[in-house]
Amino acid sequence: MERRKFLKSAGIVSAVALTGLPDLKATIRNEKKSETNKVRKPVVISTWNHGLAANEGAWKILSKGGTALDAVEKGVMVTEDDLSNLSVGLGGLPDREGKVTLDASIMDHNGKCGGVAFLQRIKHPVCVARMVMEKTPHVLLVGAGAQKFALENGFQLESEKLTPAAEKAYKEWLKKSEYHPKANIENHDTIGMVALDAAGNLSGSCTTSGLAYKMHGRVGDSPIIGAGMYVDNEIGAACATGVGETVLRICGSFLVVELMRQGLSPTNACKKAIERLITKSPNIKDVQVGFLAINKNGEHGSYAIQKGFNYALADESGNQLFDSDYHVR
Ligand code: SD4
Repeated sequence: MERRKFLKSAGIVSAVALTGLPDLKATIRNEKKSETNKVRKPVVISTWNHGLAANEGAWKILSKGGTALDAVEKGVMVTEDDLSNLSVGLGGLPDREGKVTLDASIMDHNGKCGGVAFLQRIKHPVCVARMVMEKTPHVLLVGAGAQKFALENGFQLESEKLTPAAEKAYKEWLKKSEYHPKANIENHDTIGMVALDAAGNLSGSCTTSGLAYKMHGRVGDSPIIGAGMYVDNEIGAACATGVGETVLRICGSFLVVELMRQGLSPTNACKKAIERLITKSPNIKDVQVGFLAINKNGEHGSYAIQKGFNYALADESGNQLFDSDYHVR
């Protein structure tokens, strides 16, 4: 029932009925036919179960006519604030040296964007990313420089100590010290969020502590504009979650937006991007990646490599979780 409702609301009933790889032109023709002129807005979507709480934060802004940019910042701050979350913010699992290092990005409807990577001991990397966007001539600050910039702009230096849950998991990991990212297992990875506001403008954000037990200094897709998240206000917005290296190889979120520009629905754009990703990273047996997208009409969609990716959608009819369609059967 839930699933039928999702398929209907995403307008992808015909798309999922297609088997194999449909001819691109035929797909576009079909999708053009099913387009309606009605724009669904405001609307916000975000990754995983924790997207529900994040959407509530975003909806407080959107429902009052606020901007998508404010909504995607405030929304993911809810997740960054939640110290019980093991993959976002300072409660995240550490790298293999026991340090929590954070990546985040944000982008608005004018194509302005900012990011921070390998940032330590700062509570809200997404806010620092927004400050990079608004107060500097740059797009990306990393490491000590990003932290210095944050401290100069009123952020506090937080404790370096891991949360008890992260510390316990890290100690357990140290026993074997084997690096096999299991992106799907905890089912609450990275938060990526994209929103369309009442004025019809799109924005996106993404924030994460990255893959647990990564090498010290490793940066994933989340802070990289076009990989972990991308917005083009003429077309749509997309974000990604999962093993960042595979997303980086195909500029994943940018690709999803470009596929929507070619006429694909959000769902089919995410699906094509996953198919491309698999051609560039063939060994995807244990790898999870999910893309989430929204277009200018407020239609949304998602696709993942494996079963288990879900996302939350909030609009005037409520805030609920949906299971994503996926590639590996
Ligand atoms: C990364 N994409 O750092 C992020 C983290 C994530 O599942 O989504 N983890 O690669």
